Amino acid sequence: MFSEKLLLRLKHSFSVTVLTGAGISAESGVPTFRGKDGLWNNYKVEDIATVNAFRNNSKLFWDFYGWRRKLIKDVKPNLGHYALVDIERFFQDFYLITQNVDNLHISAGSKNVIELHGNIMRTKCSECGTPYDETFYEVTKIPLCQKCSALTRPDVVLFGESLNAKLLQRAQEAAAQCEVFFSIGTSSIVEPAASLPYMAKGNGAYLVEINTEKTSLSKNVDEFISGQSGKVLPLLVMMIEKMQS
Ligand code: BV8
Ligand code: ZN
Repeated sequence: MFSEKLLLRLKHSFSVTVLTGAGISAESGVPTFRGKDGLWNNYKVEDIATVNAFRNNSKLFWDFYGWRRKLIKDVKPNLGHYALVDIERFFQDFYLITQNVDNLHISAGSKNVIELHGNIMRTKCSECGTPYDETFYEVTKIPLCQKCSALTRPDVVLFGESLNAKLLQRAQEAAAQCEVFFSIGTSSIVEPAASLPYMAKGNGAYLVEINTEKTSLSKNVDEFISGQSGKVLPLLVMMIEKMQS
């Protein structure tokens, strides 16, 4: 399943960066975005996870996020998340960049996580950014900010919204300086995350993709590993442990 070349690279590498997408949480029961089950009342995420949808129809927006939060609150990390916790321990410099907002990498125990698109369980003010601990699952009246009375919203990056500049810079540095880059469970469509693997490759990293199907990135990778991340990653941990013993 893994080439000699990849295993040798990993044996002699200090720095590994991983980018994950919705596919790594699929085996936990979280619907992916572009898969068949990635819809809500026939809405595409791209149409409702937007600033305009929040502004023009904040109740519908909140109903969508309440539904997503209810889905996510009971799910657990799967073997793919836990395998990445083990892999993190093998390398001196390890960064886990995730596009996912489901908190599963953190609850699995990963340390160096960059939540590029935020975290759906966190709430913030839509104007002044004040964070609020409360995670609402159902709202009849949208909670207002106690500081500036603006509407609150989940702390996620919406389509058409810029990412947190510091987080994006950390992610780009992690991509640029690594020796091996894994793109796992992402359709490689959403920018600017989708550019990270190219940055890594451009800086000489060995680029590996783990996915159940080919993506627009696949033709540019050094190694494509077809399979479910929850099955492939624990095998990779075993191979690395064997090499290190
Ligand atoms: C921005 C939070 C500047 C919300 C999300 C070029 C440059 C900059 C921007 C753009 C650009 N071109 C287009 C844009 C606009 C837009 C964009 O990229 N649009 C896409 C649709 C073309 N980007 C933005 O708006 C970004 N903002 O750049 O700011 C700006 C400002 C104004 C105007 C323009 C630019 C913000 C993007 C962030 C959006 N927020 N999430 C929420 O989640 O509620 S993105 C959302 O999509 C999720 O975070 C998700 O993770 C992400 C990406 O999807 P994937 O994770 O890849 O999931 P998907 O379902 O697509 O694929 C799953 C994969 O897993 C599949 O390949 C499947 O085969 C595989 N799989 C399934 N099961 C398994 C598996 N693999 C392994 N094992 C399995 N078991
Ligand atoms: Zn406020």
